Parts: sequence; structure tokens; C-alpha cells
Amino acid sequence: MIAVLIDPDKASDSQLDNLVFHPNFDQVDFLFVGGSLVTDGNMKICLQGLKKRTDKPLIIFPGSPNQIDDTADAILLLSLISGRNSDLLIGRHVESAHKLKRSGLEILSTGYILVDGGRTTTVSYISGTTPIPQDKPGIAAATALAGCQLGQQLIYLDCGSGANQHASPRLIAAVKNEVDVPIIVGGGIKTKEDAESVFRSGADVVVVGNKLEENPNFLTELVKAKEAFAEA
Ligand code: 1GP
Repeated sequence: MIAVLIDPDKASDSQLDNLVFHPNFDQVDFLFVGGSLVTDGNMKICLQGLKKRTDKPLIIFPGSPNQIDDTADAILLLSLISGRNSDLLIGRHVESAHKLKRSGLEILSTGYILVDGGRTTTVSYISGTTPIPQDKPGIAAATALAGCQLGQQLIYLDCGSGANQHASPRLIAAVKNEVDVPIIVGGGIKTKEDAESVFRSGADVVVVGNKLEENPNFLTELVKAKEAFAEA
């Protein structure tokens, strides 16, 4: 499946139009909305803009509790299990638990694993956590397994937005072999070959943000990668 990540701080009307009215948009499965740093108020404006344009599932990908907004359909309730920042493992969740319950959003409990994408990304800087090195697939697999044993329903392997490289095939495959839950992979996917390699290695959902902001026609390449994998 394909998820497009939308940064509410960058989502102008024309950017949303370019995405939603693209001829291949019907092949997009989910819209993830959020980020490590989002200006107050922009989340709602962005979600309302998307709601007006499409019926696709809108899923919040929150960097902080102020991004919870019931205009969306669901939320990836992220626990940053590759890090040891207690706030991002449980603290923020406690602070937002009642707000989240009242929102009525579908909650998708997600083990979020940050992987080294070759540069310091906003998410690693803001979270103050060290990503798992690409050459340590065993650590990634054990981390994902622990997340599932704690009851997480999804695993998100992320190199962070704008990463130089995406999670390696070896690391994705190691995680895939260890757990039965769906695996979301994002960060640094910039070519059709990247997307194909990530699908082939075991990703159930491929997430692209930056590349589609730069060039909405990359959606055509992404769809070809999804179709090539589906036919194989
Ligand atoms: C980041 O996985 C997402 O959290 C998407 O990353 O912007 O690099 O595609 P990109």
C-alpha cells in the first residue's frame, strides 16, 4: 500500500490540489498528516482542506499531542521504541489520553523505530534519540518484537523525513521475519527503485513525503513500483 505524508506547515491549497487531482491519486491508500514540528492551528486547516477534497483515510502522524484533531479518521499512536526518551515512550501519551479518548479517533498503536538514514533528521534532533544503525538489523528486529509483545499493532521503520537513504533491505527483511504485524516504511524514498526495493523487502505500507512535495508526478513512479510488486 501507499501512504503520502503531508506536512501541515507546508501544505498550501495548490500543493493539496496537485496531489489530490493527480491522475494516479486513486492508487493512494492513506494520507498521513503531521510531523515533528507543526505550527498550532495548521493541522486543522490542513485536515479540513483534505476532507473537502477526498474521502481517503486521513491518519494523524503526530509529533506532539497538540496535533490530535478529530477532523481526521485515525491516529498512529506512536511510541518511540528505538529510543530511551520516556516522554516519547509513555509521557506524552498520558498527557493526551483523555483528549484522545474524547476525540473518537481510531487508535492504531504503533511501535515507531528510528533508523539511521545517513544524516541528522528533524525527528532524531527533536526527539533526542539515537537511530538504530543500518548495519544492526538484529537490534531493529528485537526492538520490533518487543513492541509487538507489548501489544503494538503496527511497526513503523522510519529514517526520518529527508533522510539520505531509506531503511536497508536487510534491516526491513529482518524485522519482517520477526513480527506478524504490518510494517510501515518511510524516510528517504526518492526513486521508483527505492520504493520497489522497500516493497520487496517486506514493507506493507510505503510512505513518501518530501519527494512528492518536490514533484507530485513521482506518484506515477510510486504506483508503478506498487504494481510491479503486486504482479511479481
Ligand atoms: C518521514 O516517513 C516519512 O517520517 C517520509 O519521509 O519525507 O523522506 O519521504 P520523506
